[in-house]
Amino acid sequence: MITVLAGGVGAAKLILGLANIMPNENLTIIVNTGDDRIDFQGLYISPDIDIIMYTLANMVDTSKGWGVANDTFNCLEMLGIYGLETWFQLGDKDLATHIYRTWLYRQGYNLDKITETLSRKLSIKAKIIPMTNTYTPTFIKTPRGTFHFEEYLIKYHASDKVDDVIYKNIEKAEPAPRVIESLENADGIIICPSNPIVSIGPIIKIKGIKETIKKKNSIAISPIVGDKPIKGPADKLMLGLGYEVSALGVAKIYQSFIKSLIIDDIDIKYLEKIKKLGINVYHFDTIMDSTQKKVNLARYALNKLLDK
Ligand code: GDP
Ligand code: FO1
Repeated sequence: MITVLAGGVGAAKLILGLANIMPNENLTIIVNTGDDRIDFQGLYISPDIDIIMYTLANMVDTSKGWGVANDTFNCLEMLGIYGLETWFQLGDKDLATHIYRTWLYRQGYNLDKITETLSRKLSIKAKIIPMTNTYTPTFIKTPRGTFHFEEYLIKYHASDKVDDVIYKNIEKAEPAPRVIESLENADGIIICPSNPIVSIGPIIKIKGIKETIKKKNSIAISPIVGDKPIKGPADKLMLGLGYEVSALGVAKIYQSFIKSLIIDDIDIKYLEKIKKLGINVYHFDTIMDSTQKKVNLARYALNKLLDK
């Protein structure tokens, strides 16, 4: 049994690699829900869960890493005619997921049960679990105002300097059912190359999660390669919270709970400094720009985790 902590696009690459090399029934994925909006134009949005689900169902738009492949945007176009905001690109097929999720939610089902249902209907064998059933949206404080993370990222193109990150309700949130159990029962835990502030950050802030990981065997993969993110605003967010943008900066964020870290070959200059933090450190080609490279990194991480 392997349990994985995941955000969206970066995590999905590694998870696809893992799904190719192990029985999917033995894979549990705890997903960030800090990006969620429970009432976005009437719909329950859970972007990271959808990215992982669509990836494992082999229906993700691989060029973007999110949304459904070959989707159309007719509904969005019509919403635009009505004068609604269209910056969040929900395709027609993707909308079906959102309509179903919202309908189940309004019937009183929690996000974990909803995700289980959606996963089953998409024939996904791995277990996808939201980090919590409590609504814990992440907000980004900038000099121009405070915005929900999706608004900061997509509407405003992550162009503003980050003054602070606000994890709403996070201290009150309980882990979703099976989260702690899946960590406790795992042979090892993998922390995907996800945004350390807004993807892994919210997960480890949920009650009991960090403490449980601490007691277990774990390995993380750095999302920062050559002192910058491959994609997305991790650099602005890390700087905003006072961390240096490097594999060493990632190691410092994860230092209190991980046992091992994989950094990219290009970052070997940080090996010694990371070791001094008390972390086992390995280096590998972590750029997952093909299925083969996703599989290679997943296999390497799994072997190091299980000490093979
Ligand atoms: P998001 O929620 O959709 O932003 O996705 P994640 O949080 O899961 O991942 C975002 C992070 O993944 C970014 O900081 C990227 O630098 C990192 N990332 C994306 N692709 C790769 C890759 O191929 N290799 C590594 N090492 N990191 C990656
Ligand atoms: N990312 C974008 O950059 N632009 C979009 O319009 C967009 C829409 C979208 C719709 C559904 C979904 O599941 C994901 C979507 N994403 C979009 C990706 C996603 O919002 C981000 O990659 C993550 O939330 C960042 O963690």
